[in-house]
Amino acid sequence: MVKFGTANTKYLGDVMNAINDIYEKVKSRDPDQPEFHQAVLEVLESLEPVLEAHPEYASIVERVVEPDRLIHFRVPWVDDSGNVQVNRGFRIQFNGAIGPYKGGLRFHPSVNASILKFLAFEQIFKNSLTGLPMGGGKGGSDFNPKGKSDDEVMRFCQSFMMELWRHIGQDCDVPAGDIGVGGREIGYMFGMYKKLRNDFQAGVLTGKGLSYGGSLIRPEATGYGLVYFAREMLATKGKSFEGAKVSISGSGNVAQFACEKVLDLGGVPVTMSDSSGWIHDTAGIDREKLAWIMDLKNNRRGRISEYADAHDGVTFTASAPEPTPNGLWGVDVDVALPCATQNELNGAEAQMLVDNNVIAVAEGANMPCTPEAVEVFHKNGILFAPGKASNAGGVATSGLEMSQNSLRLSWSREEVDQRLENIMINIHKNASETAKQYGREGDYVFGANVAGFLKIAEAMQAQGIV
Ligand code: NDP
Ligand code: 2IT
Repeated sequence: MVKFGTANTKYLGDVMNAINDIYEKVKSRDPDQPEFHQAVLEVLESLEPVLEAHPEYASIVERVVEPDRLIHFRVPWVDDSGNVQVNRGFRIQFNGAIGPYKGGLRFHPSVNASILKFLAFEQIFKNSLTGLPMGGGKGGSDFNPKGKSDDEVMRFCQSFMMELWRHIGQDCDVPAGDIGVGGREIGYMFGMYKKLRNDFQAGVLTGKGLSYGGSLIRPEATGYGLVYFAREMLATKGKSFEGAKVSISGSGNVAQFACEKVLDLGGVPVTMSDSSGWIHDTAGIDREKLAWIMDLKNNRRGRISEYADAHDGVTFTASAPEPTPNGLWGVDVDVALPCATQNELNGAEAQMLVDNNVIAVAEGANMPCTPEAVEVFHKNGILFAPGKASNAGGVATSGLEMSQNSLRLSWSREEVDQRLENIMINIHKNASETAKQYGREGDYVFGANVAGFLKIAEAMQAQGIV
């Protein structure tokens, strides 16, 4: 018997109708948010058997697709020429059922409500999967850090925090980095938050520098965690990274440390990219070359094309608007790790990977594979991990940073890395076992969505209609 006030009796007995109605409502309320629709549809498609077993959760699904709060603000700042610039700032506090809102800030010209809502929505289930008490949130700005001076970046971050500070706190909402936001930006934002609050709340942001409350391994965590997860996937087929050729896209935080961990496990990374194009190093990107890339990207803030100029036997190919066999995903590899941005790998490119006998594809970025690409992988029996499972190591280690801040102590590199590795092994196990339980063995998308959702649904159900 469904309890009054905790279920939507209008949907009882008709699960598919419930899912369709909810999806149609999401689309009609915000018709101009395609990325958000894409992320919602992927989760809803997994929930049919869950709603068959728990019809009372239809009411939860209706609520989980609507953010708790969407904050939208003006960010004025003065550039080096003395001109006033105005950007848009956002914070989306999507779901706080299992803990304080938690998720990164993205600074990129493409940022808008649709992109941040898709990211915040994904974050709910990702954070749930980590097993740590964190709700889902995301934020950012259409500010473009590329080509800006350090001073300009600082003034922008300070102005951004002048509004954001009133909405966040270590027990309320804890932002971190994402595209365009790394240690430098977190430092400037932390400084401004501390000044405005007159309160050293170490746990209000994660991804901090080590000298003021940051955690060892947080910079490495997303990339390392991704490769730990991919290692678990390969093991299900009796394979490993030893000698495996690996294509990586992006050359930012996630890509760099994915590359490092692939090298640790004996793999051979052969590609990296940025928004201008990609490099193919058939000899493999070794540790020395990776250190060169890290210096290029993190200190000199240069372009990946410079790698081809500085190293023999490397080709640089400019990005093409359409998929082409000359593109990054046309390279013959055993494992592919898309680590740049959403929808960067489409159906035709997935087919190229399949034709080259790829074994596993694990998402380092959030939603880098289009729905058509995922379908191609599934149809061809390729191991495929969705970002909300395989890139959860970053936010999980943010959770570990929050724990250390609360305890007012710091764990060693080995201790944090061991916890990260265990969390990734557990997410892999949880997603695999959940998929198996529902007769969907090997479907990590289904397993991650359902396992992530069940914990949120239980918490929301217990807390009543709020
Ligand atoms: P960075 O800003 O450090 O690096 C982003 C990389 O992706 C750069 O090489 C960038 O190239 C490239 N890129 C960004 N946008 C585009 C685009 N529109 N087209 C082509 N290339 C692009 O970000 P991260 O490495 O932190 O993030 C990468 C992905 O991983 C994102 O999807 C993010 O959401 C996800 N992620 C990040 C986590 C983290 O802890 N940082 C955790 C979990 C997921 P260019 O410099 O030319 O723009
Ligand atoms: O997408 C993500 O999980 C992140 N950008 C990391 C979020 C965090 O709070 O560490």
